[in-house]
Amino acid sequence: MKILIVNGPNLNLLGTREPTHYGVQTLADIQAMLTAEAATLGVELGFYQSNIEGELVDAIQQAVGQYDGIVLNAAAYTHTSVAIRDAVSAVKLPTVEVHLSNVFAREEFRHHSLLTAVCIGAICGFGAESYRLALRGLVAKLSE
Ligand code: CA2
Repeated sequence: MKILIVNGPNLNLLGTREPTHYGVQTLADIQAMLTAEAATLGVELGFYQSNIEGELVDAIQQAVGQYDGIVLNAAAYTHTSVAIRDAVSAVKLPTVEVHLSNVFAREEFRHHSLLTAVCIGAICGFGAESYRLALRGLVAKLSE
């Protein structure tokens, strides 16, 4: 089983600023943690990060035939991107939406996601642990 971990804009800055919202771990730290978790689950991972909406759409489209599911932190595009929603919906790969912060405890504009309705589930608020929970949930669902 192969899972693609997709990260959106500014998440390449993790660990360098805004630790109150996003913690102190870098994206490389999260990648290492997920790689170790994947080994215990017996699954393979791929990683992709982009600050560009269309590149995220391309990565989701190109996952077809290569991956069995997607863990997606679309970052700010979560709240704005019809294009990413349409890509997730079109590829029909089970996708879990993930956020480091508890978006519902933050500004009102973060309370609405365009993605949740086309994902199989969503996890937020646990920092880097959100990714581990999302991965475990997705693998469990794919193993049913
Ligand atoms: O909590 C999350 O994971 C978010 O997806 C993060 C996005 C935000 O727009 C969403 O509402 C919730 C922002 C990612 C920005 O990441 C930064 C990391 C370090 C420094 C600055 C930004």
